[in-house]
Amino acid sequence: MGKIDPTSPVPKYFQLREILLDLIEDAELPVDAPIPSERELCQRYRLSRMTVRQAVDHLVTEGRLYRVPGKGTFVARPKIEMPLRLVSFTEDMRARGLEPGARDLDRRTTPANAHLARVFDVPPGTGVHVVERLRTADGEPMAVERSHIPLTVAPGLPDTPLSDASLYDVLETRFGIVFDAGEQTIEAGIADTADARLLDLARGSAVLLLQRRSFMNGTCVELAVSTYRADRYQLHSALEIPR
Ligand code: 16G
Repeated sequence: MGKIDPTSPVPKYFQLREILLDLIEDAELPVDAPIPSERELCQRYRLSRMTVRQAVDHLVTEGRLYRVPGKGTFVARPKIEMPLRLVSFTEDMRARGLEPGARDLDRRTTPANAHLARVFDVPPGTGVHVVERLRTADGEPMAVERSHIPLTVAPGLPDTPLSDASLYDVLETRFGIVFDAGEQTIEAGIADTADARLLDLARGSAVLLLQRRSFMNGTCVELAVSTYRADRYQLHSALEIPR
């Protein structure tokens, strides 16, 4: 069992936070298990209520614990690591043992405005098909994805049913599109009312805003503008050593 070191320069609340994180990581406190009460934590680690509360508040803010009013504080599920590879949602969820799902929200074809024309390197006015879907994992909403695909590369796309199918599978099998490069921007954001409702989040919750461009032979074929749940996703990356 971890101990608080009163001589350490590390603040006590932070030491307790790390002890609790170790217990979560070692599954001594498994997912959805209640953590010990404030009183127990005070006694066990000889800490004031204020210090214990500060540690627990931190872990709640970080999404490692969640509170149920009147019931207590529980261990949250670990977040999903945002893939930094060009994989489809379907592939990524399957690799994690989760069942991928999609709910069509909207599908429309619009003429490319100046921005889309530049992105896809097509004349303005060229048809661009927009596929807006709610993505789910084991039935739980995870992201709202808005994929833009120019009709120049996938002319029959508007008439192709997608329902639960993988868009990338359809693009490959029906239109011979195999992505060979991609780039992505990830920014912090706040869910708007519509996305918050779809994602089962309280209004004003933090989200991750993603913009992905996927290429084939140097041409951008998909622009995806997506909103991911920040309470379910995190980003992890290796760091290069500058030389
Ligand atoms: C990923 C992509 C999205 C793409 C989708 C296709 C982001 C950040 N990433 O989620 O661009 O449309 O996969 O998934 O939006 P699917 O083949 O399972 O339909």
